[in-house]
Amino acid sequence: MTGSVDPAPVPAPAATHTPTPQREFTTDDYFQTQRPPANLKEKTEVMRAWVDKWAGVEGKNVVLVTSGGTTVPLEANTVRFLDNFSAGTRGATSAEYFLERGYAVLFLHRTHSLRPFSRHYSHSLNPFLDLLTITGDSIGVADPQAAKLLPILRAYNKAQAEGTILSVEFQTINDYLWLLRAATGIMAPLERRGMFYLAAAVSDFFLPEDRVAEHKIQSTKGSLSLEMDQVPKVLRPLVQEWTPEGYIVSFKLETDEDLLVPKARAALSRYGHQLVIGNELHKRKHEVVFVERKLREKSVGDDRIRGAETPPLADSDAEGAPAFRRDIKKKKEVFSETWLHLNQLAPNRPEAEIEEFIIDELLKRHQEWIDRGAK
Ligand code: PAZ
Repeated sequence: MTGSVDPAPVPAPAATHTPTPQREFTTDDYFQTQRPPANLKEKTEVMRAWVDKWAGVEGKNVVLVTSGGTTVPLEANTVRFLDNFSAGTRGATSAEYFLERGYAVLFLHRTHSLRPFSRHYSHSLNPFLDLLTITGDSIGVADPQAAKLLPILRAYNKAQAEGTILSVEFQTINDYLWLLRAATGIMAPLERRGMFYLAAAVSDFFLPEDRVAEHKIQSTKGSLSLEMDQVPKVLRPLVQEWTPEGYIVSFKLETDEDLLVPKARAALSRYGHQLVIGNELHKRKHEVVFVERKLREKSVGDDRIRGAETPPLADSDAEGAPAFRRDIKKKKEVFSETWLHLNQLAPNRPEAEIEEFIIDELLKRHQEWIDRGAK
């Protein structure tokens, strides 16, 4: 049998946006072109008053904890947005331990993510209505739940009464970046007493506002293509300009465990901050690694001191080679790694949380940082 073969159907053209030539946003470009969130001014004033109060208390350390994921809205009247997995467990749990150890906590968190204290009774894990009992017309909490609730409620009431925690919300990557810059600038006068614990899972990509659709994107136009820009690496100005004396701890999340230490080292080399805490996605509640960098004077026999180039960094970022790299050329970088394994640290405490040990370890290192500054 002969016959003609029908040509393959031509697919309908996809509803792609005409790509605007991509810009590379430096941090300055970002803040010059992207509008601040509507309530930034009010939030800044509240943060300033709170930080000023604790700055006046001698010996009181203050920590900025960032927590939860950031969204990237696809529409200005937002129906859809890109998000990530973070529930804010690390940040909310850590904030409780910081408070217990006497820090004042500025808790910068994603709207509806977990909060210190109430996290123990989230609607999905431990719905609070299940704890309650009714006797006649009164409501109570039966044991054993009451015994567990009591220390949490006491710690919560203490923090509320003393005002040692201030919670400030963000939703989008843009809210986060503006609030982070404001909070960091406000905390800078604390100098070494200020710690920055950057545990939020921050989007690496965003849509500049001139490429965000105003109204709900219509599915009748076919498939959707998105081209996103890289979020500028704000850790650089944070370390080098916004708070040069602060004790800065960033987190590095990977799904390939072998990348954790090399990427943490690369971040320390690039930004020059004090500590990276590395964690693998699935093991993050049981093990973390503290990666630190020290600079040593080079010995005479060192190749690099005789004029060889500093080796290239493991990965580069949008803003090119920093001045910081030039400063360290004559010094040798030495890295240390300390692993924390929950099963070794608390073998007989099934309810122990790794954040307890993270915070204890951090407090020692922060105190050393304060003491070194006093010399
Ligand atoms: O919020 P969570 O407890 O579910 O997760 C915590 C975490 C993995 C987001 C945090 O420990 C972390 O690694 N933050 C930085 C992520 C990153 O931008 O690499």
